[in-house]
Amino acid sequence: MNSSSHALLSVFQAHGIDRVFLVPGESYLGILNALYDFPGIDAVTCRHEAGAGFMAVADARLTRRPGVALVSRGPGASNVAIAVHTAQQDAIPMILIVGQVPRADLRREAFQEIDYQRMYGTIAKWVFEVTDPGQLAEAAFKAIRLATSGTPGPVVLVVPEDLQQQPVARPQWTAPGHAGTRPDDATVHQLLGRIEAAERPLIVAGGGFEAPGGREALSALAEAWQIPVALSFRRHDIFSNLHPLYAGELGLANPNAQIDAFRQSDLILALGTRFGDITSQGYSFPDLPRPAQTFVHACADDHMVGLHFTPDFGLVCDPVELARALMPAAIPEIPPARTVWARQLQEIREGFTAWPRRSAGDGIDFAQVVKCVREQASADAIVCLDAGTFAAPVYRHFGFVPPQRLMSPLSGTMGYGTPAAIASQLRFPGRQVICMVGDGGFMMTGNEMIAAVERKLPILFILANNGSYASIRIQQELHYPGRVLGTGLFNPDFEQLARAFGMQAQRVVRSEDVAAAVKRGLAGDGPHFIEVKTSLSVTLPQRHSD
Ligand SMILES: Cc1ncc(C[n+]2csc(CCOP(=O)(O)OP(=O)(O)O)c2C)c(N)n1
Repeated sequence: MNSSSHALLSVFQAHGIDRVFLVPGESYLGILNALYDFPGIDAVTCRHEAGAGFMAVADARLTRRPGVALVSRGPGASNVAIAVHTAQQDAIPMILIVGQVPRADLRREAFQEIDYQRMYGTIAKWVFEVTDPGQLAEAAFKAIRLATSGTPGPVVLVVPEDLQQQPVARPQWTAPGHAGTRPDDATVHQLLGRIEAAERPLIVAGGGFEAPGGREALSALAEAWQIPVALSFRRHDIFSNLHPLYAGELGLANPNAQIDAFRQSDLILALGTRFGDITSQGYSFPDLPRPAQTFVHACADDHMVGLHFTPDFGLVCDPVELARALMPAAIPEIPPARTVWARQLQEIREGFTAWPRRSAGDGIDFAQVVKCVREQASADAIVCLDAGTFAAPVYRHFGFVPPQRLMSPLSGTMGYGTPAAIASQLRFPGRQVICMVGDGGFMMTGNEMIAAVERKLPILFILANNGSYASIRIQQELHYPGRVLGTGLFNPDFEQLARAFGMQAQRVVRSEDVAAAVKRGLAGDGPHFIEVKTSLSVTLPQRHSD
């Protein structure tokens, strides 16, 4: 019990890490051997390192503790790269542990050797190759600190196989969490003055509000000052999408009228957001580099504050603490123009979030499926999405209301949905978990679904089968009309495939059968799979012949 790997895992355990996701490898047998002595750490065996990595990313998003994936050197480390990239793009604390060739063979181009400093240098926050067994506990501690501080992200610990089972002393590497920082009183006072005077203020809220109490603090702030709230890219679940002050998500398909309206704001409170590429509509909203409005940018990460847009107030602080500090001492007088402004933004949003009524001759419009899911989803459902055009109606029409959660990769990666659903249901056994995935994305990591059968996880998987990588087909039609290549999919019998996994499965081909199928799918106590034959044509750009 005194090996270097025991020391590493003790540090993890002391910081609340109670689950790891892995594909085993001969290069980290020593760590696996130590894991045997930690029954409090659940080891989830996966079928592909991408699946293990995505599960770690999803688990971390739900717990806000580092998600841990263990993989073998070379091939394993290569397979998991997609999840490391997602952790970086999604600002998720992740620790990747990679077994490495013995120290004596390092940098000799040994079997399956990779120099991980170079490989992961641009996407991980820190890559550390341990050179002494006594360092492992300290490295684990630093990995936790670095993964969770500033903008959270991935760190990689590389552990040569010959130092995993060495006897070491066990120093106590633990640290309590930090208190959130809030701006000084004078700045808060100035901000309150700006908020009071603004006629058309807009909050743009981001992932910083995923912290405990964050959603409540955001709602309280918006309601107290009657400020409309726009959410950063794919953060639909931090503010009620049905609230009259909800102005919409800044995503991939905002109508021009909405962005034009946002431009009319006279005060932007960008809170807990990096205000990156998609949220800022390709760095075009607000004006670069100097916004036309008073621009307040508050974020826990010094590096991100004002990185793109020059703020009038750049605040390195905890956005939740700031939201609390900005609560009015008494019921404030709201400028009448603000009420008109809030209603204007609400009307614009409602103008394009009503459920579409489209008819298709080649399958079911997936928006109808999403509508049925919305109607039957529980108040605390966790919705896990893969990348693909099937997901567009979820983003636009679902209407998330906390504590419902949206688990969807900001990185836009395919293959995330199925592993995320596994991790979500493991983390919250009592909550409803619904996974929606395209036929393309499902074939990337769908094998991880077997864990739902093995562990009897009552996940509802809904597969949108349109026989196409449709998101790309759409782009092909737009840019190179009629020249379709590489985007058609020849598929297996998904219903039979799911049954072979040991799951209940249905295939739905008629719109009128969707609601009952979803109901059946949500009623069972084990995993359930629904294949929906979906329309490709409703998603494609309409070609006009003249
Ligand atoms: C890992 C990965 N590879 C490729 C892409 C590019 N890509 C984005 S969406 C998409 C097609 C998705 O197809 P499918 O899962 O069938 O969903 P659909 O768009 O048809 O609804 C592709 C290939 C990506 N985002 N991620």
